[in-house]
Amino acid sequence: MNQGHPHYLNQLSCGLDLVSLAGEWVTASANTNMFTYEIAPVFILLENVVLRKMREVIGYKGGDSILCPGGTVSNINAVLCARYKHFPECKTKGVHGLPCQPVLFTSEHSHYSIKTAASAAGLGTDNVVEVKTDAKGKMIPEELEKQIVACLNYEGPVKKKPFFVNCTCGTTVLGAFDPVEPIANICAKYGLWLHIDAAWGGGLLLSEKYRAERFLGVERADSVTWNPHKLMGCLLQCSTVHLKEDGILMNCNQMNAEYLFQDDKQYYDCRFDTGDKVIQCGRHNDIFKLWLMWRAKGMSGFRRHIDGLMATAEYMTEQLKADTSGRFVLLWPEPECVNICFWYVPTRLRSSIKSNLTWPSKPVQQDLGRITAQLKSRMMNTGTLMINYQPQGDTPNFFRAIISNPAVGRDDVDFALAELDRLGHD
Ligand code: ABU
Repeated sequence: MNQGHPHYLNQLSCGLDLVSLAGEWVTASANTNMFTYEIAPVFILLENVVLRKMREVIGYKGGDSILCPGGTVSNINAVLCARYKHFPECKTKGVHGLPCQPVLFTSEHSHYSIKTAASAAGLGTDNVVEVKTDAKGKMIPEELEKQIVACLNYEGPVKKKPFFVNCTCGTTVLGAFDPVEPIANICAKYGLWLHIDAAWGGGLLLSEKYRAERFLGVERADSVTWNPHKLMGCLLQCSTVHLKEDGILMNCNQMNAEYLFQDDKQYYDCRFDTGDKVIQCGRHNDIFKLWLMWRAKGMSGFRRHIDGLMATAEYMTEQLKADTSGRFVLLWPEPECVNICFWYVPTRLRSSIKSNLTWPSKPVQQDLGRITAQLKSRMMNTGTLMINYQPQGDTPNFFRAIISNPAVGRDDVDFALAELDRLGHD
């Protein structure tokens, strides 16, 4: 398995950035822990500089951030901070002392980590309301408001209390962006915590071309998850969560272990000890490789990197649109990120396909779903190509090609489409 190969279009984290790799080697040789400044002074300072820069990109003035072991843990930290803000007694008394049932809202296409967070925070997955999406996979703000009002009007024995809305910027399968501004307006109206899960789409914040439309209003969020190990090409793992309010991470999670976080350290300002801000104790150094990449590329380099990925993804979309041979059906013709979702159609089914942009009948979709899984196993057995597949709602299996490796060129896209046809032909 070589996930840096340009014919690997399988996962959201692809490629092998050489500067980041050099950073990872230095990190491994330093072999230190990120919980206190005294054992990782330079790395803690680099973390402060890079995370402040990322908050500036989001549009926060001040605030706080932390690196986490993956987007799910970043989202868990956001839910914990929101829970602390709205129900601070939970930290000491747990959720059983609450007079109401806290409720979270997220779109039906969002990442499963919002449910993981609800479960881990003791709120329960039954209290995550999945809001309907439109034909492009974006949360419908009117549906969100309807669900919030329904919760507020609930007349059961325990009142429901909406407190958290997750707005996904870059959904896992379609790459759709929920509309931030209208969702922020609803959160402001009902006094709810607004979290943006931009684990996947966050890299587009760095692009002048794509940022404005997809992230309008992002600075209004209370928290933002953004994974540099995805679109920015940093080596795994590198996930960040950003909070608008400074101090909330520390107040929410701090346990004051005296053997690590002595408050009478004479030789530096203890606020540089970051370990008590998070739910883990030991923390891997995920910053050096990102800092080194940022030094090497600069903002303009990252912008070119992101715009380049989008251009290759747009090329693949255009190729699929232009292909009238009946071999492919493009499920969403205007992807907002680098996710390209399609079916491969074998010769025997081509007569039942109206066009490469028209969804076939349900029975044909079921056939294509089965063929998708078979074709993936042919890919795995030949080892020439790797593209992920999944069902979504009541849509059977389809391919999701991801262009997040800058090594993928137009010739690789051409190869992928031809290879699908070679493997799928029978
Ligand atoms: N945590 C989301 C990653 C999913 C993917 O690579 O497809």
